[in-house]
Amino acid sequence: MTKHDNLIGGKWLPSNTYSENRNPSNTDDVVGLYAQGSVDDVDAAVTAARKAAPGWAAATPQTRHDLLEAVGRKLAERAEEYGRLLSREEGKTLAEGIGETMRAAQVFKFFAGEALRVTGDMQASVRPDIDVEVTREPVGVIGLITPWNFPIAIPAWKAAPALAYGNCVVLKPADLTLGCAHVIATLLDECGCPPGVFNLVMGRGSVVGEAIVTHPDVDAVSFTGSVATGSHIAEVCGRLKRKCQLEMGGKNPMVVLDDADLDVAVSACLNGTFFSTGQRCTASSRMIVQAGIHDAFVEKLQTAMLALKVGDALDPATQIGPVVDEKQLSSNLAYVDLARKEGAKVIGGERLELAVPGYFQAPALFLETTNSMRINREEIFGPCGSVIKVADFEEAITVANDTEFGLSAGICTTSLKHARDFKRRARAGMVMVNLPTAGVDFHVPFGGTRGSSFGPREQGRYAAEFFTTVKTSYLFAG
Ligand code: UN1
Repeated sequence: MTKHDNLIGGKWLPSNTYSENRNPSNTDDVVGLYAQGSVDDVDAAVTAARKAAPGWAAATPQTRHDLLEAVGRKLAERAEEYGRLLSREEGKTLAEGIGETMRAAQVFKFFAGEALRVTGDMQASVRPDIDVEVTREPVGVIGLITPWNFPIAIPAWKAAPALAYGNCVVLKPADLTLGCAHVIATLLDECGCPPGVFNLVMGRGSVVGEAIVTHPDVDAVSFTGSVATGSHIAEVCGRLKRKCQLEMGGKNPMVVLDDADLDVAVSACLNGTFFSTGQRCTASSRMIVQAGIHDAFVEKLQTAMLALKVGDALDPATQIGPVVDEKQLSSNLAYVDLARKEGAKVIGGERLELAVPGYFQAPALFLETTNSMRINREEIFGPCGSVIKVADFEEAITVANDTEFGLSAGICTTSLKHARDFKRRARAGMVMVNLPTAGVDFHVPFGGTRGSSFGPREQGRYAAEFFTTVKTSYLFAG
């Protein structure tokens, strides 16, 4: 079995311990062995990054462009191979795995372009004969901590802008999906990334993640993951006065109004709620449906949901892959029980035993629910969605906004007035009209409000906000 090492200071370094990466569609299938880093590895990686930082900050835009472009090209050329690895280790379908790999490729190519477009601002001083110049500089050494649910796209959309804007990186990917992060590190290395500019330290969050966040020589941390870990990181970064960017949970509302096109609404909800096994922080987990369309919508959605084929992620016929691991599956099943206890009518949601040993779960629909139930307040992160019946648009918007989170909010309607009103009044960072709440473009800002996100937006040119620092220079030529 191949052992995969950490990349520290341009060298692939073995470790004392390796973790087994298993396929959630078939737990007999070991994807590979991956190094488990230590606090010392983090220290070595941060030290290497710090040493490389002046050189990379001074590298020309062309050099940074060429590296990112080359990685983007290789990702796209081998999207089939890496997409298969992604589906094998994470469990999303092969089409989703390949699609996500292409998204990572596009992200690298986009930021290759952005590396050439780092701009500033000349401003007139209020005093005579003085020029004021506002420029953007790299932040320095950035720690990136990424989740398992988008194992190639999220490392890409954090690492590519970090590097494009001249920062050095220490990446700690989620333990469950080390293969994809290892691919990113390998490609950066193969494409000539200078030693220390990009470092990969795999290992436990409580060891490696904590060591990155608390390391005295890290300038900023970008994290995607749970609310609990994100809150902890915010506290540490606040104390140490370091920049942080957090993407955490969601409990995204999808409003379906009486005037919606029923087929559009069912397809948006089916995709947004259940695809990728519901393991998206942008999932449409609360469907808020107006009384007049409610019964027809539920009937159609239920039929479509029950027809979804759950199975091995690598089987081309599969529409819903397995849950990522036993722990997540148990948590999902506990929420299905809770839904019943709270008085919801539950359709589906049971564990499925298929020919191969895996973590399969039938998608679950919770009907006749209210917004105050725990199933509608807490992020489940599985193939489970609730329906909440409302009387009218005003009640829909009140319920949609009645959550601690604020990532994505959707509405299905044919009314321009309601769509416009919803865009303005939804308390969320992203609003979708007649589209699932999940599944975003790679070149525009991503992020939310309130409990979902903290710090500047990710992606698109807005990523510069987090990955650069602004300098204001005054010049008096005499
Ligand atoms: C998407 O919906 O296309 O962890 C992206 C997540 C998000 C990414 C969602 N940060 O689910």
